[in-house]
Amino acid sequence: MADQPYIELSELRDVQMKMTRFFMAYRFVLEEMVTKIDILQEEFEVAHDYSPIEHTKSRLKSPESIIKKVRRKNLPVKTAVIREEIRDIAGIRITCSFRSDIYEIRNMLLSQQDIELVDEKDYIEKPKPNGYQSLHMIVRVPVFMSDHVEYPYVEVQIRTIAMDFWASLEHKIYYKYEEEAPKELIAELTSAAEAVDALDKKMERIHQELHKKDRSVQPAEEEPFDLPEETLERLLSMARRKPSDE
Ligand code: 0O2
Repeated sequence: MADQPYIELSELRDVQMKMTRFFMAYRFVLEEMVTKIDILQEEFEVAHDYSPIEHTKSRLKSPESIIKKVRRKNLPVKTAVIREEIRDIAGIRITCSFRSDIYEIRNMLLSQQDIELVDEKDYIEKPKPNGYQSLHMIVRVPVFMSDHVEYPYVEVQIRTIAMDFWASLEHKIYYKYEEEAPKELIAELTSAAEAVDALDKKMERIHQELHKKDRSVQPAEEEPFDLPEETLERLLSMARRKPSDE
């Protein structure tokens, strides 16, 4: 057996430390984005009485997957190249119920001053030949460190539950057969993609119909403390009353 290359323990520790530092900005930017999305979801729920987000998943690409992707793209395995060219090291996937929610969330995120849109691919407007649908954005968000600012890239994928269901099945098939899936299975997947598209469009129509009715009975906007003096006094005296007073 050929001798394995020998690595000093101190060398190993050094690499580990550098890796931790490399991934730190990506970890922080994911936390920032997840907080932004949580705020949007909670505030939207209060304002509109329904949630446009079903769930959010975030992940960091592993060093192995990063190196595989760099090699697949025929790029040199260099930190600066990885930072610039591999733009999905930090990834977020937002799943929504309805198609219109996707664009609503997109616009809410992009209207935030600190989120810079770098690239966008709308595979809903123009699905991939295999039927894949999703909205992809590459954004940059500042991460304030103790003595400098970093602007890591984040990939944001937004899709409906039905699109997500289809994509995860297609992903499993793709990996199982390594691009050599049987023809019948590919035909089934294509027809499932058409069914997903039809279902999403039908659900959207129902959703719009329901929403139209809601919009016609919008309550007047009222600030919590701007109540008539008399009502405010009554509320205060109720709050002051002890249970024993009843
Ligand atoms: P993984 O393992 O999911 O991260 P890029 O290669 O990212 O520089 P590309 O391929 O043009 O450039 O980016 P695109 O089209 O925005 O796709 C990026 C990601 O979208 C992929 O990441 C997948 O997660 C997902 N995706 C794209 N096409 C398909 C598809 O046909 N089926 C499924 N299931 N997912 C898809 P990775 O890095 O390829 O893989």
